[in-house]
Amino acid sequence: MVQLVDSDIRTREVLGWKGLHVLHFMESSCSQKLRIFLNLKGIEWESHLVDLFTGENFRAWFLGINPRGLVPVLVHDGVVHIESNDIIQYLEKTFPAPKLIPAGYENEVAALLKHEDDLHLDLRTLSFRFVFAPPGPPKPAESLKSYALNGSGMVRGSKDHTREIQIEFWERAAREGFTDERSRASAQKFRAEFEELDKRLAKRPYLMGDTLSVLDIAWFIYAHRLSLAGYPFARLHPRVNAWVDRLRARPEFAREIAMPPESVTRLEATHRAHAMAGKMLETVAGF
Ligand SMILES: N[C@@H](CCC(=O)N[C@@H](CS)C(=O)NCC(=O)O)C(=O)O
Repeated sequence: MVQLVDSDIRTREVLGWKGLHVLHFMESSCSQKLRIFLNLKGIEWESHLVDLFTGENFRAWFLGINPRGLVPVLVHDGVVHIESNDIIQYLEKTFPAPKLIPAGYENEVAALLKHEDDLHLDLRTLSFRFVFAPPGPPKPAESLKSYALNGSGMVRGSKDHTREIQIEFWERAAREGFTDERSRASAQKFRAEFEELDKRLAKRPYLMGDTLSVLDIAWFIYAHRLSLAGYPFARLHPRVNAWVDRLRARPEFAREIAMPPESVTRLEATHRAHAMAGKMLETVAGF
């Protein structure tokens, strides 16, 4: 569990926040995952939006809460929790009903969620190449400077290296963009994952059996984002495609992935430009 300690936190006001507070962004995949989980649990929470498009997460106030500069963050009665999967596992323990991690499978689920999180930068590569597709560097140099300078840089009292890894990711993207080669490598990883999930779904309606679990929420979010990127689910993984459609129809899921009209317009323009250049995801990935 990544629960921060006092010396990690510079924005001291959060220590006095009572109840459940979530710092998040509407179009962030990890935030969507957490919000769907909260909806299914029926947990009430207070919303604090952090705009990733304008770099609010790289400013001193937010870095004073999460030194990693990432959303989502949970503040529960003044205690700061980071890392979406750790937050979910913490909430599952704190609010056990309805069960979203099958009893006795806690360690297996933790390992499977860790594996999912390890693919996050691959998801981000494909998201920035095929969904958000900003015309210039994805994060301005001044934002990255503020990112490097602010916050304690400490997690659980020790120096934390996540911020360096993140800055290196964004600086590399500014230097070389999200190249065909990198995009193809990321897409191939997902293809292998979804082939496995397709096999699982041949035997059961949800990834862990007869009932929905956090694993369905986590992989739904990846599949949904990749479908926006143009990943050909219907052709490559028909069972995954049907499962995503089923979950998408549920209100607890649907309302968290709804896109504002300006994002729909931007995405349509991006797809048109990629189609004209012969650079859709399936072509670049060689699917
Ligand atoms: N392992 C982290 C990953 C969090 C993460 O990378 N969040 C993204 C949004 S999905 C973010 O905050 N990105 C910062 C940015 O785009 O500037 C978690 O699961 O919470």
